[in-house]
Amino acid sequence: MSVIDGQVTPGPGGLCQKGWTAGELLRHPGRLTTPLLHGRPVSWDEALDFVAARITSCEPDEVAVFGGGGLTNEKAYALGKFARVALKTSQIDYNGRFCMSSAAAAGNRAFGLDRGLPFPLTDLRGADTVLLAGSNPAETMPPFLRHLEGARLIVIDPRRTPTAERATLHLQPAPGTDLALALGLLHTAVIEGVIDKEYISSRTSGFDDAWRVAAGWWPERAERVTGVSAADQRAAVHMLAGRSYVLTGRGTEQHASGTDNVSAWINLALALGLPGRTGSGYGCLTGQGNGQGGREHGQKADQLPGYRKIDDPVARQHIMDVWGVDWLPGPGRSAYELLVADDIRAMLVFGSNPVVSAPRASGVVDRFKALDLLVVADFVMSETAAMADVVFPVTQWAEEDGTMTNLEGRIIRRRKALDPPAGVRSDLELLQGLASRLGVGEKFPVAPVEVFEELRRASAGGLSDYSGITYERLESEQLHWPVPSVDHPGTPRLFLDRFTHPDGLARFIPVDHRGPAEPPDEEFPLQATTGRVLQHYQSGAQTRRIGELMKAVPEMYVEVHPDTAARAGLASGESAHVVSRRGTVTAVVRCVPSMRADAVFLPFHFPGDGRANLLTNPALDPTSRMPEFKVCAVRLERA
Ligand SMILES: Nc1nc2c(c(=O)[nH]1)N[C@H]1C(S)=C(S)[C@@H](COP(=O)(O)OP(=O)(O)OC[C@H]3O[C@@H](n4cnc5c(=O)[nH]c(N)nc54)[C@H](O)[C@@H]3O)O[C@H]1N2
Ligand SMILES: Nc1nc2c(c(=O)[nH]1)N[C@H]1C(S)=C(S)[C@@H](COP(=O)(O)OP(=O)(O)OC[C@H]3O[C@@H](n4cnc5c(=O)[nH]c(N)nc54)[C@H](O)[C@@H]3O)O[C@H]1N2
Ligand SMILES: [Mo]
Repeated sequence: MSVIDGQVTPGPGGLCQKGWTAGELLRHPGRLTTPLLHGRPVSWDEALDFVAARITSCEPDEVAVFGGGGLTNEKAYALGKFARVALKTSQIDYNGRFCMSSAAAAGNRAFGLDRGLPFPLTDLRGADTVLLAGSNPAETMPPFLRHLEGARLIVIDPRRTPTAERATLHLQPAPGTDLALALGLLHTAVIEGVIDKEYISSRTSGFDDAWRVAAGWWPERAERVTGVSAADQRAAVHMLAGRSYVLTGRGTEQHASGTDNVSAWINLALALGLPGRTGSGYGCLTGQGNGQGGREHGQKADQLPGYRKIDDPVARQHIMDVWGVDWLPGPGRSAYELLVADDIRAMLVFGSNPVVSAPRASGVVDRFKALDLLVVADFVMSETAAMADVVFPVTQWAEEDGTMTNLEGRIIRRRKALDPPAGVRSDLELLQGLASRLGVGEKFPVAPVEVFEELRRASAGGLSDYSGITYERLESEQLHWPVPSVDHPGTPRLFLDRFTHPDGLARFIPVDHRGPAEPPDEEFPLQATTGRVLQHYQSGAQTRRIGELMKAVPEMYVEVHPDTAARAGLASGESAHVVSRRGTVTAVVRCVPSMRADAVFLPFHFPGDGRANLLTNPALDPTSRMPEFKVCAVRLERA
């Protein structure tokens, strides 16, 4: 359901089933239409007064804010400002930390700038070959597939997904071994003589250091670690020499080594001379509706609007001037660390359902129970809202104006089409209501266009500069950031002349394979990986309320190789327990002959004891603080 082109086209490779049923939620009987205080319907004033009084009884850094990558740019910006100006807390982060943070960190260190795709999507149509590492767009981004129609596909995925079915070459590594595979491919590319030496010397730095590591990863060694044959590695690098793209998704990013994994893929792309040229490149496929814009304007712990760093004195001064304040808090903690921090007393959640979607979810639930105040803004009673002291009913996409930024860095206008039901207010009105009770109401406009005008000024001069964008221009123009002035045409292609580092060069980063934080052993011999199915969206808070989608995929299941199932005494359709060091999930067995025998797959869309995140390991990547959603050690038992 991500915004691809800002338009939807039904049919094959068009809108997915979630898209054409999304309207059902607008007038769903489960839609929240009144604030709730400890489950009791109350007026907006009573709920706002209650929350403001509880917040005032806390120290600023005892209050945390948790945002979401589905929020519009206006809301994400207002939320970051609300935390720092109204609450004066440093403790804000968001679910994008669970999503693309490893790719963002790797993009920043390689290129000096992170934008999902530094080129327009339509460029992919001219490609000879596209490598997808850990991405399953046939289920997660159906409209995107039509951009891949002309290209040969290399898919790197431990499962034979519907995307892998379309591939010319499917490499099926063990979960958590991407880095070894990417090193094997780099080694092979050098040995086979397909690297671009001229490009490496004129446009990059650090190749020798990266090669020193890759030199030890001859293809047969990579084969032993990953299970991908040396012959397939050779075939892959020959396919990639030419007009090719390397694209990463969550499969390679959501690891405790996620940033290094992505760096290894970028190193391969750089060695082949792909980034920063027309007709080839590297990109990360973003996730949520506003996965890109949501990571640019300040709901991240270490960030200020315009993709500025919160510990940069010049950036701080610029933002203090725009906000009319003379103090700002510093960086806070990352999403998972924030959710389980025992010094937090109050938590405000906007646009996320961490009870289902956070790693080691049982620990998050325990922490939420211990809070003095949990506030959730949502339009349905999510599992997280069901735990909240106060729930605020807010508007949905069709009921509000705003902007979103798609994976290619293009800003797209969202237009209000419907009036919200009585009793419902927008997130911006909610923030204003709280801010005014905290004495700074005048700093929080409620009209999206006013917020956007302020965002333009705040982002001016930053990496993601929106200062030249107006709602009016968006009526008729396609604008990719940076857009530094109103007569600037926008920047569809980055890096063509130079990369963003001061020397203009892209950097190879020397990275080595570490493997999963929790390797399999006798007690937990299988590796569980998690991800998505076509019919459900994220924590399922929205899609589990739609009859048609529930009929298609009604309950939690686990994909298992038939031999692995048989060894556990299980057959298709039977109920299994999947057990890790952190918990147990109950799931129906689906025997899938194309699965690796050493791995199982679980979707993460289901609640209760069907939550994949009861199992997952919250080992964090040291750079991005991304949890290891994509691999943990488990065993399978009869339920
Ligand atoms: N239907 C649907 N569409 C969605 C969403 C949804 O919930 N449902 N969510 C949206 C969001 S927020 C996001 S972030 C995107 C995510 O989109 P994707 O990244 O495509 O989704 P995932 O299913 O999380 O992971 C992709 C693949 O990674 C594979 N994988 C698992 N472990 C590994 C590994 O170690 N290495 C490699 N290379 N691959 C591995 C999985 O088998 C899976 O097929 O989808 C967006 N679109
Ligand atoms: N095991 C495992 N866990 C994962 C992942 C995985 O691959 N495996 N993927 C991770 C990823 S990539 C992501 S993005 C997260 C997503 O997981 P979550 O962060 O839980 O995302 P959603 O389920 O979309 O929850 C969004 C909630 O906010 C509400 N909402 C939507 N729009 C708005 C809005 O504009 N305002 C407000 N106030 N509320 C709104 C929705 O109704 C819903 O209840 O899950 C992560 N968790
Ligand atoms: Mo995501």
